[in-house]
Amino acid sequence: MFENLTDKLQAVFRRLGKRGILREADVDEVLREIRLALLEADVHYKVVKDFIARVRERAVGAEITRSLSPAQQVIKIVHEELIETLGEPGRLELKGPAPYVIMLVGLQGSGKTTTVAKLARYLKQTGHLPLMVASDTYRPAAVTQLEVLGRQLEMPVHSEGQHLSPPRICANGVREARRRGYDVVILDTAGRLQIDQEMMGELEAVKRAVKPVETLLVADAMTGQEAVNVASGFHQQIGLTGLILTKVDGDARGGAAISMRAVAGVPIKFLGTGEKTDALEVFHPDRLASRILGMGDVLTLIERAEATFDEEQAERLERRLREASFDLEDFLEQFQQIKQMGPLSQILDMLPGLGGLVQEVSPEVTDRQFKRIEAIILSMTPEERRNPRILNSSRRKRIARGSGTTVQEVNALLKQFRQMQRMMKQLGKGKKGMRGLMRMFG
Ligand SMILES: Nc1nc2c(ncn2[C@@H]2O[C@H](COP(=O)(O)OP(=O)(O)OP(=O)(O)O)[C@@H](O)[C@H]2O)c(=O)[nH]1
Ligand SMILES: [Mg+2]
Repeated sequence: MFENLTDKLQAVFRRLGKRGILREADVDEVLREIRLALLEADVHYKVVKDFIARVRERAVGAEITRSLSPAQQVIKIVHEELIETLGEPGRLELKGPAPYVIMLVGLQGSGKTTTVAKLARYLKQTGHLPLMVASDTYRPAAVTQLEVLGRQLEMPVHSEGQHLSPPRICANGVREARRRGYDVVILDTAGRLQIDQEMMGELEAVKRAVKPVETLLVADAMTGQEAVNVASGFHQQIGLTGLILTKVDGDARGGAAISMRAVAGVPIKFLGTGEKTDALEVFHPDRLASRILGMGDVLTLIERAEATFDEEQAERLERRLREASFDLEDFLEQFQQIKQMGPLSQILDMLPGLGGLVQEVSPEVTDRQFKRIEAIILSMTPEERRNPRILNSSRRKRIARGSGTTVQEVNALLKQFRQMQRMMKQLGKGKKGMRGLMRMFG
């Protein structure tokens, strides 16, 4: 789902990752591309405008942090603002005296009947006893459709054919639920091709008759902005408490989901992600935002990087670098900290200044190199690590044997380390020092 938008955003971030620093002009360029990607995804233009303005303000004013590269910072801001745009997590407000009535409304074919069954199943799993009510009296097949779903789920459906009025059937359903101890009643209603007065009048009559705690619009995500217009229309006329966006599995763009909260003012509570009755997800803005960005792993890494490289450590390292006393012990310590963060191939991409490296070096090669370097240093005595100058040829032979490498590899590592020490003395700054350290493995 949303694969088109995800592809475009990832391309933007990949290019961004190759830049060491971000000037205002770079930020503007990136935002232009994000703006375009969102508009192509059919996100409402006002939502796009507002979103870009918020990201820009934060990205330009963002403090340079030790732990995140400029690209990571932009990703982080985009992620957070996307969550903000998507709205609050979906939850049903089941309060007051039971039975709680949940009424589903929506246009024809949007997925109401299917969603009634999905909701019933979800509620049962979360400890409720739901009763489904078939009040779509317009199509003979509609009642049967819900009854079939009920049998599949082995859950009860209240139906009275097509001859009573929907408000009567719904009121009877609620009475039945109260009598038999069901605590939630889910109403299936009839859909129309478009919003019309007759339909709204009937839905209002049902609402008056059974006083639902939730009136949820079922809207087809594949219709994009049209779904947002439909939501606005329903909300103005009968008042909605939320929305279930269906067919998200077939929606490559994502415009409806992203615009819905901001334009229609209706919170999304669930996503329908398939035809089967288990294809219902509680709406989690943070998870959806990660999915839209297509970088769940990367976002986790950003969090971990922020937590791991804390200020105290950075300062200690910086002091050691200033004093030019950074030795192979420090090196090993840094190294092991980086390893704690997770698989190396992922982390390399995330380290400041290393954005482009991973495409060039395969993950297997990098991981092998890291292991070899670590093995060599671990085969040294603490004294050797503190003072590599004492490493004569017989010591080097011993280290090579101990680490399963060759003397040439040991020599190469020591040479790289000396170069790095020199470079660090020149740079003398914690973060840049880290970059130098990491560059060794390229
Ligand atoms: N792929 C996919 N299909 C869905 C989803 N939800 C519903 N459908 C399909 O959409 C079609 C219409 O679903 P219904 O539940 O009958 O829709 P409805 O709103 O009750 O339709 P009417 O009663 O005619 O107004 C069916 O073929 C469903 O299988 C979904 O989340 N994903
Ligand atoms: Mg139906």
